[in-house]
Amino acid sequence: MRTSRFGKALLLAAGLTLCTIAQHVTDLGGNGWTVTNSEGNVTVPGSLPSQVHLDLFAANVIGDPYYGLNDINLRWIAWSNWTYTSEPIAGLLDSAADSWLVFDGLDTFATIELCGQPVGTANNQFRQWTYDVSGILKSCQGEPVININFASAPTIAINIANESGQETFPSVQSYFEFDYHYFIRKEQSDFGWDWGPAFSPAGPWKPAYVVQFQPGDGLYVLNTALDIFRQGQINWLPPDQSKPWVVNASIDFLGTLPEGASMHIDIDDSGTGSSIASGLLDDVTILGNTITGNTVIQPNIPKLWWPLDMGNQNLYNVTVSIMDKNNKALATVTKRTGFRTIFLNQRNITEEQLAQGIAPGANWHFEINGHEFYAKGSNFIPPDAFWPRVTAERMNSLFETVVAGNQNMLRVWASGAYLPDFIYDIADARGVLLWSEFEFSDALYPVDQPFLDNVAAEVSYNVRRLNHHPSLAVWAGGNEMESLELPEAQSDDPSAYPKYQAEYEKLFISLIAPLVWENSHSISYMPSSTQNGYITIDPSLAVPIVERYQNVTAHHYYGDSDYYNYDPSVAFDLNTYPVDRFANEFGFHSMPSLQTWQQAVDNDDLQLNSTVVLLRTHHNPPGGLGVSTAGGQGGMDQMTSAVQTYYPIPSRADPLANFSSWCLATQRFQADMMKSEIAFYRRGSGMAERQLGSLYWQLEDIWQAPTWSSVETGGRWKVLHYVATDIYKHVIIHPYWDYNEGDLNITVTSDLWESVSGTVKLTWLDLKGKPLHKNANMPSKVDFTVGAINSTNVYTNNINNIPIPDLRDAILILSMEASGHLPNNDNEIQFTHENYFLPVWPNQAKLVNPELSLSYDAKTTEFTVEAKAGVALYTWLDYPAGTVGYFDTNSFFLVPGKPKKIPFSVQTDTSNGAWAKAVTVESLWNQS
Ligand code: BMA
Repeated sequence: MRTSRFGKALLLAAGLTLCTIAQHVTDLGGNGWTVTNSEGNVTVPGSLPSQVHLDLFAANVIGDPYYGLNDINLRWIAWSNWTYTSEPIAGLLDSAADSWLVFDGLDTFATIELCGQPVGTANNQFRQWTYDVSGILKSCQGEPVININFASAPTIAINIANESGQETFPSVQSYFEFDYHYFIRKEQSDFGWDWGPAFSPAGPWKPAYVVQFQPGDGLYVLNTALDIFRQGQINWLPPDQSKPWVVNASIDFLGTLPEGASMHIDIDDSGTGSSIASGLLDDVTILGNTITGNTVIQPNIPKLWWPLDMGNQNLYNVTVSIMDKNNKALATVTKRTGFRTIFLNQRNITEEQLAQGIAPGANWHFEINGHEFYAKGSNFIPPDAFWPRVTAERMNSLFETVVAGNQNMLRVWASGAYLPDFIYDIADARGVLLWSEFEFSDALYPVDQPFLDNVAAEVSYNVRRLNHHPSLAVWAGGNEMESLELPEAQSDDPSAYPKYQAEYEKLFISLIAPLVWENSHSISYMPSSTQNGYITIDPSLAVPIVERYQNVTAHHYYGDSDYYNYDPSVAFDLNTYPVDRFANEFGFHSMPSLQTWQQAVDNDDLQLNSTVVLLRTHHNPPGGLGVSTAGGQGGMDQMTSAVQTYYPIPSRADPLANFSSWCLATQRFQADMMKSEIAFYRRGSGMAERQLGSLYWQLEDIWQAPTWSSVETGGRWKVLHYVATDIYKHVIIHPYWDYNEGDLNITVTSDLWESVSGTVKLTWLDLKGKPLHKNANMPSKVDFTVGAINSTNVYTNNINNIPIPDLRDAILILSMEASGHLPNNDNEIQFTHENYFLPVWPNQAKLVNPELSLSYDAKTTEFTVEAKAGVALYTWLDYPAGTVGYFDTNSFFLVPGKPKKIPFSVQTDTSNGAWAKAVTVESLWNQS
């Protein structure tokens, strides 16, 4: 624990978040804690921030929670109550007039004591908690020691569910392992989800402080809301880009604000340090422990912040001080921020849009600084079951992977935890928009007043805390409420449905919407992640957003889509994909690589249908605490039958090599299916639906298991991440094949903001790499121009009309070149993309051994791969465990005589460079 006495403003090392003239702050962080269970048979050294599992693991009382079946074996931890006891807190002021305990987060049901005296309780993981301990410290007998008792969250949830008069729900409530997560305000996936373990961790998961004041001292900053918007901006209307910027700063503090306080602001370019504004804020108001003021900045002064590849990520440091009447700073806070507007446009399709060929209905897309754009990305889940070990370093690597993957938006799915500021800081710097959600998912929620009050405090705190980040794209109430929960509730219990819909509106509209609008002028709010938009927004109504729900007209499009189909037989049937304005979730699961499995599972258990592998496969979820492999078997069967439907069946003699081959095969299917969907959605930007976004499910993993992820635990890319990187390039060429009818459409799609022109080369080869006679009567070159954020068809025919001697021995190579500009960038850029079309499924193709060769040039750090004897499909470079990084491209086709040079970006290397010698290459040929 560290004590500091700040005499004057102090910029913290990161320079990004907090800068405060506190008076006497004792940081409770560090190792001086002890953790004991209520049974009294376990006592270990603890730390803060931490969680019980982490401290038990550090003390060797338990093994790695991620290992084997530990998610099942360690449930006793979740059923126990645990107490964190501090060492005597050194350095406290004896003479303080006021003393506070400040917890930036407690997970979750905490009872706090100081000096043996009760301090208070906490019941929400997502809130900051403050307690006045002035009296307790003044009368403290002996040494000041803090006890924080964390009650078993699964037990509390059961107790709440059993309270008399408690809300009951229809049978639509998601249920993974521990039950009743919807009664408590704790990370909902802590009780299990279909991609993760159920540990229900507990502990002081965020920093904590003792804050003390003497008369005449300054203030301690608890939270800051910085809101930058265009003058007159209203959350649900498009901002006027010609208007000046309003910078509204609001600080929540501890301490006594003297009469006559004022607020001062400095805004500096974070790159050059030069100031663009400095002076007193206007319209200062004080409400309770919150002081607020604003200033206006002329529209052309700040440089705009743009997402990835749409312009620069210009950032500014905004320093706000609360001053006393003698101009002495009482508190100072610095936030790094950016000037941008981001707007979720859900307004009705206009006459002008209809004239452009856009189908009627409503818009559903994002606009950055007044410009619509195509959102490309994925869904972000909690990156670890234990947040205290999620470091900036890890998140930097993950966001490097996001940016290398051409993703400009992540959807931070409800229901993990609101992300810490450092993750938003990384997203701000890298230009990755974060669609953010309140933590409610796949359940109906109670609406009793204590629950609503608890949620209100959670929402206000987090909206205020995060609002300054330019990466913050939107707030959504929760996950799949309108697309799944309400429709299921309606079919489950039609007569009670009006009650459930009213309760939904009470929580997600009447309560949350005004809280967002009161604290932010800059961010749009929608009550549910997937929905058909609204009919009216009117803040004077009791339910201020009138949702459209299913009041839709045929052939009109209104909203975003969420689509899963586990029947592999239709995986590539374009007629089965949803046609709407935006695809915010779609996915299929796959196995992680052998290297990643080996982090957590013994080799003996690495078989497709071993108990350990099946019990770690949480799709389908177990639906309780029973230990059955049936759910996992269902998910495993979906993966293996997908492979059997389309690809050669792995059949290696060595069991481990065969398991590894199966893992790769499931990834190939997952990547192919996602590629097919992403290409379909992107083409929709040029079709009547004017489709403007695709975010696949899911980006990263929480542990080593079969899931929908494209990046494995530890950072290794699955096939999907490489394939998504490729199909998320700005200008792509793709064959759209209606295999039932035989129709083939070859289309170029671009997400650039100006039209681009170029050429597509079409080349038919047999699988040995020999050109087909007269290119099967297909033009070998087609010129094209594709409009801004649009698509254009370059070739259409029916496969039956193309004279191919043997469909099983043919491949069409598509190669696109165009030149144009990225948005807000004058440099002319060459855009290239390669793709291919097989007129049969890969398991029907007459594969030949391509005789791949691989070499590595240590000087250029490039690998060279060549197919010597035939076309290589799904060519896959693999690197050993111990290293993390990514190849420039992977899972590609190769034609003979065209060697490919492939750089590798190292993110972590524990082998001192030796990894490069252990890189291997294989192709689909090796899967048979
Ligand atoms: C959707 C998501 C998640 C889930 C995923 C895979 O339901 O919103 O809740 O993990 O699909 O099933």
